[in-house]
Amino acid sequence: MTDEDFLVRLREIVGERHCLTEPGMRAGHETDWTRRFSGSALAVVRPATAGEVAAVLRACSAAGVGVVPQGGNTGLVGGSVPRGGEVVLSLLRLASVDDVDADAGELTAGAGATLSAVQSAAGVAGWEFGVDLGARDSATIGGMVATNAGGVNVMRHGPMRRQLLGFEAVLADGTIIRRLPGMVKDNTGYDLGGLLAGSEGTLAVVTAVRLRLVPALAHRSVAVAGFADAAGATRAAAGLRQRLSSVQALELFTDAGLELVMRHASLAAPLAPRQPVYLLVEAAGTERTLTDDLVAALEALGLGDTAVIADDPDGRHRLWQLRERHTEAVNAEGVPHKLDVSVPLARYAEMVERAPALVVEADPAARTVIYGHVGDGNVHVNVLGPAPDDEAVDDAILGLAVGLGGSVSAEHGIGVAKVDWLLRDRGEAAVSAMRAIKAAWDPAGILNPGVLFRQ
Ligand code: FAD
Ligand code: 2HG
Ligand code: ZN
Repeated sequence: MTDEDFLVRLREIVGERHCLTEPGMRAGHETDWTRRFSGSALAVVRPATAGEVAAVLRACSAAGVGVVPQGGNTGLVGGSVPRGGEVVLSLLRLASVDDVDADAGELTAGAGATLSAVQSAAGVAGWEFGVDLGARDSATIGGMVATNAGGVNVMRHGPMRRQLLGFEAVLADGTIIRRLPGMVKDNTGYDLGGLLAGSEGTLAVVTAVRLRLVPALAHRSVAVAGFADAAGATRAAAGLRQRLSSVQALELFTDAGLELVMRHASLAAPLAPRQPVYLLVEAAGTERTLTDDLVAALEALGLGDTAVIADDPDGRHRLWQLRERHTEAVNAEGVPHKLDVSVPLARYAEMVERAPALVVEADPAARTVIYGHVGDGNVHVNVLGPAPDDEAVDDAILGLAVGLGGSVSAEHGIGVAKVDWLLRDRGEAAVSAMRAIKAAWDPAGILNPGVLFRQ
């Protein structure tokens, strides 16, 4: 089949308007959010139903053309954009959010529904969704399942995998597997939905999921405290977690990152005088005494006089902006190398303290900006300066994380950015087991070729 015959077939399936071949129309789907990764696609197709997804996959299988599933294209490891010549399968038109069960606290979302659409639907039903992250207005539920996204509330509610009650997905040959709406208890063989969480588009295309919701908590407080070093912030994070069952986010950032965010977003410093390291804590609960309890915990840790606290929506938002806007502030400075790692909590401060020196050793001109979810042992090392394909700093930082007993990917995935590190982190036996699963689900290797494994 010629490329032109193949494109005719795709147009028959999704309609002329939803098969994009013009370079200008494809462009937004061909470069990732960081601008570090890009490639050209044969076409971008935008199916509207699981049936159309199945037909597109059947056509791609028959033609032997690779498929790159894409949601909001906010992924940070290059897995959502083509390497060259694939079909980008955009799931954005599968954006329904329905079948909300307000008694059970569950809803069904199409793969293309944004996180904020799911959060709103949950709120209307008197519930909340347990996962939250800064890209909420663009990141899709399908992409979040595929990356097993984490975010700021993992310490309380877990990552995406923990929210999954059921799923609908399409295999490479066009077969649809459906377990919707899904049940809380369901011991019927392998957990196929769980396997899709973190599969990064390499096993199947997720078209819909059933999600569990969590209780909406009426009271919420946010505090920011300053520290002389990461060790102090890490100790305080552990102390807060031990004292307060209402803690649901513990975030760390440094003064270098704060400086960048303040400049980029025109925000004021939270504390005077400024401090080298900051800890943001959010508590949420049903008790009216929530803020008093947080103040008491901060006082017990010797932070009562220096921390700033807000329990009104505007004040909380202002404090959260200081942490949440790091990603866009870094992007405004250049094309970052994003090194999302986790380490045991006991090594967290060491990771934060040692990373900048290692970066400079690998690339003397590079700048490092560090922040992360300290409650989960997750550090985001962002490096500005090295060329996109220069992996010296990546190797230095990922090597440090592994050396400290950590993981080379905490929540963003492997994508194409860390393919060589998967083997070094997980070892031959685990990667062979993963390859066996890949071969069983996608024998021709058309789903997201080059992601997770080298071809
Ligand atoms: P995409 O970027 O489109 O795709 C990501 C991967 O999933 C790709 O491999 C793609 O092929 C695959 N995929 C997409 N949709 C499907 C589907 N339907 N079926 C099968 N495979 C699919 N991540 C976190 O974990 N925590 C954070 O706190 C966080 N904060 C962020 C803040 C900002 C400002 C930004 C830009 C990103 C952030 N991210 C975070 C990263 C990103 O938002 C997540 O990885 C998110 O899950 C990606 O969703 P997406 O819809 O954009 O997926
Ligand atoms: C966050 O926690 C996201 O803000 C993005 O995971 C991390 O910008 C990053 O490196
Ligand atoms: Zn993060």
